Amino acid sequence: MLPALLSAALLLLQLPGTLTQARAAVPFDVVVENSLLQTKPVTFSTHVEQRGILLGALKTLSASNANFKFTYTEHPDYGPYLQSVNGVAGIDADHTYWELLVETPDGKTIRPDVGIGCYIPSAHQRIILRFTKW
Ligand code: B12
Repeated sequence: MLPALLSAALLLLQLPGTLTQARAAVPFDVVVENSLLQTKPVTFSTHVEQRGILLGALKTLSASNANFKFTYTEHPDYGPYLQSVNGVAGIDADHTYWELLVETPDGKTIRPDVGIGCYIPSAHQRIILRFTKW
């Protein structure tokens, strides 16, 4: 009886800590590529909270690293559209845009079917922002 009461008391003592414990952030890379100019890709390391969105991580990255800047526009249905990275903007008339690709730790490259406002990065992925043509 006493041991059971003791372990129940211990559990109650631990509970508040468990609930407030910070979860480790998700580390991943952002790679900026320009497939039209064939410039050398630039890689930035960043992170996001567990299940956080890519847009949040891009904002954190640009706030902490002067070499990464981006802009986006808002579509009424699809949300944020990545418009420019480091001063290079997609232009409809030229059929240029920033494509979003993801390289997984096992080396596969996928093209997410959502934009930066919905994509949720996983640990150790390489998120590729590739300037290209449609
Ligand atoms: C054509 C098209 C494109 C073209 C747009 C060229 C242009 N400026 O005309 C290009 C190739 C640029 C494109 C890019 C992308 N697209 Co797109 N695209 C379409 C498509 C096939 C038709 C859109 C259209 O012309 N509608 C008709 C016009 C009259 O309506 P509109 O509202 O003005 O259309 C605009 C928006 O759709 C916008 N747009 C296009 N794609 C996307 C994606 C996002 C996230 C946003 C915010 C806006 C946006 O561009 C259109 C022209 O301005 C739709 C699917 C569909 N059949 O609707 C997918 C679609 C909208 N795209 C989609 C996606 C995922 C993307 C990308 C994220 C793909 C990627 N992994 O790179 C990128 C955007 C990256 C970025 N920079 O943020 C998804 C969005 C789903 C979601 N919930 O986020 C859709 C629904 C296709 C799908 N997978 O089901 N796309």
